[in-house]
Amino acid sequence: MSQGRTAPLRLQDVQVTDALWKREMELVRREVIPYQWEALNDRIDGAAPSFWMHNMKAASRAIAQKKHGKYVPRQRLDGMVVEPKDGETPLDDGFYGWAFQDSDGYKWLEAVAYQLAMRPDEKLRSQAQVAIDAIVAAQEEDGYIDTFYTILGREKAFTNLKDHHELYCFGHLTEAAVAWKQATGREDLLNVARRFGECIARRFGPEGERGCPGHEIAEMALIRLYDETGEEKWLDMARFFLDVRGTEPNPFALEDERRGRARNRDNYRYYQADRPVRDMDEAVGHAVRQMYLASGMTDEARLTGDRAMWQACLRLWKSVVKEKLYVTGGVGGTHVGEAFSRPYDLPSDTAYSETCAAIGLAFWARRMLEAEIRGEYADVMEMALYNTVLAGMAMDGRSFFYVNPLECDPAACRTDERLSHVKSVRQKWFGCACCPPNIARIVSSLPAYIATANENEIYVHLYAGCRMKARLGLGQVEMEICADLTRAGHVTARIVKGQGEGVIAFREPGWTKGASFVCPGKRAFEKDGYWRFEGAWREGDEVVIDLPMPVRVLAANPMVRETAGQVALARGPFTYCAEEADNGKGLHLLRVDPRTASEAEIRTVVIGGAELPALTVKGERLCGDDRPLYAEWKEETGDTVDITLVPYFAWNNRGEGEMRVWLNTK
Ligand code: FUB
Ligand code: ZN
Repeated sequence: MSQGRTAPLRLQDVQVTDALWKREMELVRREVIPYQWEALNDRIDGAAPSFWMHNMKAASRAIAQKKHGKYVPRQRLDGMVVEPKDGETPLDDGFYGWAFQDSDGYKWLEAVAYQLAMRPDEKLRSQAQVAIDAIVAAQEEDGYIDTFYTILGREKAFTNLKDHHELYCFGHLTEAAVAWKQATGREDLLNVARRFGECIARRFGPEGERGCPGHEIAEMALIRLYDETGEEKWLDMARFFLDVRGTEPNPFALEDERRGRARNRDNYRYYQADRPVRDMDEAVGHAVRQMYLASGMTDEARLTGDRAMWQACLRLWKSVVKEKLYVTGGVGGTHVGEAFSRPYDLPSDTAYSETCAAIGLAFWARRMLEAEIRGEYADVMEMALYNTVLAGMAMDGRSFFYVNPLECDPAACRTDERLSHVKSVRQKWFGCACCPPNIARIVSSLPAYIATANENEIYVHLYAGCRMKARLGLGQVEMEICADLTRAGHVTARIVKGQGEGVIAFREPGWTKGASFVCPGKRAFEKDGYWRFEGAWREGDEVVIDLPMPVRVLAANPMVRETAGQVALARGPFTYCAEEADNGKGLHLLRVDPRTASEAEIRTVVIGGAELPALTVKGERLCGDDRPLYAEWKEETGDTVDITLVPYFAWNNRGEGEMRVWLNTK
């Protein structure tokens, strides 16, 4: 970890003007957030019910009944999910949905807070207040809040941290609470989080029970709570959860034994709990959990200078980037347990690549950048954000992907059990709706990913058009960045107000070749993937950067079995795919020549109302004829065709159809 750590700028201080991201952020504000509020209240026809508001209200009723000694616990605690039986109307005082259902609303609130931080909106604020009031009412007297246990039987609370997500919900509550405090100055939700935190601390800790989250997030959330409040106890709690994880006696083994479910120690690998965190060297198990854990580990290493922790973060990073990352910035190769698979196992059609896992990767990459400026982290963060994260949401904001395959044949998805997790159209909502509100919160907080800074340095990581305000030395500058990567890599950054002294740095993206810059009057040097310009800055100073964006023809490491002999096309931050809408059915029959594919023509297409860059590449289409299944090999030549490719994130916005990222070659 080098010196010169940085932190994201305040959302209030970055105004996004970028064509692509402004559209996405406004889409979330205008469409997604109101839509999700309806979903949380079960008012979307034909969508899986959320039960969020239902559960909050049922929990507050249970609390009132407990006070009056009239409460009868429902005792259906063993499963992760409680569903109304066929034809049954959900009971008013019952719990329904997944054990972690509370987190959906917390994520929504966090997204709302980010939006409010950037732009006041009374209607939205009062809607959020309705949700917060419901949460306040669902908190028990001792600070406990988790509607699953409050409704179904509080005496079993904290007995199954491995599977039952109370600490996960606490983490999401805390993230929302900090965001809400920062946006509105109000401490109502923060106090709910603090009181729950104190309730947790009375049970777990160095002097109490050994326990840690089965689904991580509390670690990074606690560090955020510590950052916001300056209260050391939250940092201590985050460290306790990290330190106790995977150490003997294993907290999950103790829990399993108490519940009469002794397991093989290997089982804990799925939960990243088979070894101490500082010994970790491979990204394993449930992908979202692994990304959130790595994010918390990185925060801890940055804050405390924990060398062993940082070394573990670097090893995990290498494991993901060298062996387990999709070319679309997704992670998690297998649907079995929504998990990382073995090294180089990156199937295209059966890919899981959960939207939340790509979001988790972006969280982690940004934290790696906060700890150490290195272009590689920003390259990966950008890859996740511009491809799989955006693909998770339709361009009208009204439907979502949970799973993000790199190849899709709708007919196969409908009939093949092995593809049952892959949906060929985005869904209105999910029984397990972790992804939609997660997209809302990351897109709403995009400014935190564009740049990070410290007292003397500003690092621009993403080339997204914006206007930002930041301290620089003893002064303060406002800088306008004009960029639009959907068109070209021409970037101008100009100081429009203020003055300061220090370094303003811009990332040298891994995807550019032969970039050039002009920045008169500053000392320029390149380090760790950033062009750094140092000197005194005042109004009118300008950096002009030209980032050529050639079409790149990518091949995977030959160790990746699934994509042998195939190529993927990329340009700038975008990975491309072929769709049936442009190329007809049978995308596997298309072949491109990798030697010439980089000469693809670039043109503009309109998808979902947005102007996007498409590629047209010369190729051929083999004939799918009725010859015998097997025959003597012969050189095949197909018909010459133009193959159209569009940015992966925009797929499936023109009706259901085939899609393919990796193309066969000739
Ligand atoms: O378990 C909570 C969330 O639901 C996970 O992050 C997702 O993978 C989904 O399982
Ligand atoms: Zn998800």
